[in-house]
Amino acid sequence: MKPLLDIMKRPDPAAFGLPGRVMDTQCPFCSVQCKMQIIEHPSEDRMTYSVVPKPNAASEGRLCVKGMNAYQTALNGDRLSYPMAKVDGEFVRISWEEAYRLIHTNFTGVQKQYGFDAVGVYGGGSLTNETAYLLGKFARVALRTKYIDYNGRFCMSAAASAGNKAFGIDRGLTNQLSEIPLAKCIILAGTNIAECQPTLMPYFERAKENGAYIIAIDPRNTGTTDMADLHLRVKPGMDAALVNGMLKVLIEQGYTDEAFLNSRTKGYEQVKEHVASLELEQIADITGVPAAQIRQAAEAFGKAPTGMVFTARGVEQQTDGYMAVRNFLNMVLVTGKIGKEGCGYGAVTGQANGQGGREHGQKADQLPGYRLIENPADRAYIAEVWGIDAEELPGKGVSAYEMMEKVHAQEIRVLFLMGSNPIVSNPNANFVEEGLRKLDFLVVADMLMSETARLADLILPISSYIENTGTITNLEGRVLLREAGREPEGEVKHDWQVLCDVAELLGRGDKFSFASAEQIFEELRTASRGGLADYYGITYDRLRKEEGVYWPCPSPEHPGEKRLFGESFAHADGKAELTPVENHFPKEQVSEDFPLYLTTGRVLSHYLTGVQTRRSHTLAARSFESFVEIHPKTAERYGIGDTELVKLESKRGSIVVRSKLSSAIREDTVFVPMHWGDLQNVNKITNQALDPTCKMPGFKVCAVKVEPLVRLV
Ligand SMILES: Nc1nc2c(c(=O)[nH]1)N[C@H]1C(S)=C(S)[C@@H](COP(=O)(O)OP(=O)(O)OC[C@H]3O[C@@H](n4cnc5c(=O)[nH]c(N)nc54)[C@H](O)[C@@H]3O)O[C@H]1N2
Ligand SMILES: Nc1nc2c(c(=O)[nH]1)N[C@H]1C(S)=C(S)[C@@H](COP(=O)(O)OP(=O)(O)OC[C@H]3O[C@@H](n4cnc5c(=O)[nH]c(N)nc54)[C@H](O)[C@@H]3O)O[C@H]1N2
Ligand code: SF4
Ligand SMILES: [Mo]
Repeated sequence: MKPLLDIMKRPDPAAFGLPGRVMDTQCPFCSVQCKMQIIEHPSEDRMTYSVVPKPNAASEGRLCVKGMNAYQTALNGDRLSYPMAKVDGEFVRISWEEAYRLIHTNFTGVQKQYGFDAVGVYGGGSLTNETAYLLGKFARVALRTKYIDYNGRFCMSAAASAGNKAFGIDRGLTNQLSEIPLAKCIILAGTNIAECQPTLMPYFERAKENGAYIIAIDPRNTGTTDMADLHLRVKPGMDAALVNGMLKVLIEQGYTDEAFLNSRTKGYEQVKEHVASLELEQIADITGVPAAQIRQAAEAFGKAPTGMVFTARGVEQQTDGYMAVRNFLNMVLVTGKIGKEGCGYGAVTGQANGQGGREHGQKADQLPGYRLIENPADRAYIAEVWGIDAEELPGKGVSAYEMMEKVHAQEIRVLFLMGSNPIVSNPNANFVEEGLRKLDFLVVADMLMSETARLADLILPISSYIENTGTITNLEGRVLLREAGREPEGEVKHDWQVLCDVAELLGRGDKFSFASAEQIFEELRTASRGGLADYYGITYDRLRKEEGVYWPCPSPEHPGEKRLFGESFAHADGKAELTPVENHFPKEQVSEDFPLYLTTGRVLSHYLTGVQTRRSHTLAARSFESFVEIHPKTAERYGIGDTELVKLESKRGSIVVRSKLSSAIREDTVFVPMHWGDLQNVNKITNQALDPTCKMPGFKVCAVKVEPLVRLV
């Protein structure tokens, strides 16, 4: 187990000089949403800062190295501070008035010529609930376009659609984090909590101290798998088959909870029949996990009186992500390990507001509160809240990558981008960049210059997490209020202010007359009322007093649902659904030309496309460039030494990164992190094939070849 101590270190604020202003805030990065204080230490020639974690129920007062250094991103003097327009290929400073005039001319011009849907909107999971909600309303009411989607499509869509179908509702964790230490067996599938949600590690360590047996499923050894009692080093993309093996053992050895299956679920017989027809040895062969280990894992989970299963992007970012998650849910259901203390499922949500950001309407098929844009009753309800005719609401659009295809085909001619960096985060990035360059007009609202912002016609400077009040829903489904710690500087505006201003320009100001985030939240409460993600009972006052409230929370008296599915599931008949899952194979297989699997992911000190963390000198110094993790035997086969520049190539493009030889990875697989752009942008080579149900790209497997950039001998 890697020591966590160095990332949990707390500085002594006094060591930084006399404290000045204290800013209470939340880390802008992952879904734990650790609370912290940033303290200013003014001196004659410069300002220094110290950071202190604040006690809170999720992180219990811990911060990881990203949280400790997040202030460097927001306060490093590199922020966008005024609007800029591109003139003859160069950005020039303009006023907000000019920026809005440009938006008005281009948006209305294109819509007049090509129709409402020629303008697309693309959001992100870092946006507050208020902004995410308003962005959905902005697209449908102010722009009247059906084309809106967001980066969460690449993040939570597989788990969300599986949760919805199996349980009738999608909330990342069905339990509070504090129940993790009560689980006696824990499966961590394709989740690297040690690097991606480090402040949660002590929950798992406590479970271990209480005697839990931990099983990790990952093609690589990581800080997370190091903690496990059993590590299944699965071939990339083969989780669905692996779970079929475990289900077979669970069912054949009688580890099923028949009473639970009879009274609370449907579809079990089909699953039983399906796995009976499969051979364990064959599953071992295709997954690369020995049959004895599959049996050991299943028996440990089956025998344990309590147990939890967690999945993250390793399982989900696959072209069968939806079905792979369904199979893990089958496992939870056949053993009845859900809805009870110490039992449940968690899709470990990624972005700061990856949970709330997927509930309130920035997804193509969705209206606030998890309502559906194609459902007449949902349309009627939201139209009434918004004061428009239901017929005026557009229908459903397409998923994030499919929007990029429409951009490329020039069906979408103007794009309004808020809180994402798609040329680094979309698969097949060369194609995406080519498409964005064809746009008539690209607007990027961001706080920093990103690779995508560089392509924009217009850049709008946006407030950062320290300046912007709003609510964020963490991975447990706990809604938290993040209050502004300071005023925005320069000409920076809040996301929601920009949306209100532009709506006004487009003649819809009366529907966007908000003067504060709280006023937007008040409307969101009503819009979500009666929906699956019901926030009606939550108010800013409650959030301040109770330090967070779980949804669903249908009335102000309701305490919020801490554990889901105690009595029934969220489907109309109250039952959960099991479904048989085929042994899926990745869409792109290795071949003579492309003989290795590439999988992608994260490292501790960087966040997503790195726009934010590469700007922190401390974080950048920890990992200053990308790398390819490659097994020494594989490296030898291709004449690659350690720390050499390597060219990786797929059918779609190539990148150059430095080699990192390590026996921590399977010999047939290489790993590259996603945090760098340009020549090191791993998405130039990833596969754009999408899961047919949730439209998640298969970020976690494609076929590549590797060679030294310069062959010395
Ligand atoms: N440090 C850091 N933390 C982050 C982020 C970040 O960028 N940096 N991003 C946040 C966000 S938005 C997200 S979505 C989460 C992501 O959190 P995770 O999903 O935990 O992170 P990843 O590194 O993408 O993938 C997890 C693991 O899946 C493994 N994996 C790859 N292919 C397969 C496979 O086929 N099967 C299985 N079982 N495993 C496989 C990888 O080796 C990796 O160790 O992290 C959040 N936290
Ligand atoms: N190969 C590969 N690709 C992946 C993944 C993978 O595992 N492998 N993971 C996928 C996942 S899980 C995710 S979540 C996506 C993330 O993909 P992106 O959304 O593209 O990633 P970010 O780096 O978070 O980009 C967010 C941008 O929004 C800005 N920003 C941050 N906060 C705010 C705000 O409040 N308002 C505004 N207006 N801007 C803000 C940041 O400065 C940054 O420029 O990437 C996906 N791409
Ligand atoms: S990155 Fe996640 S775990 Fe680390 S401090 Fe921020 S919110 Fe907490
Ligand atoms: Mo994510």
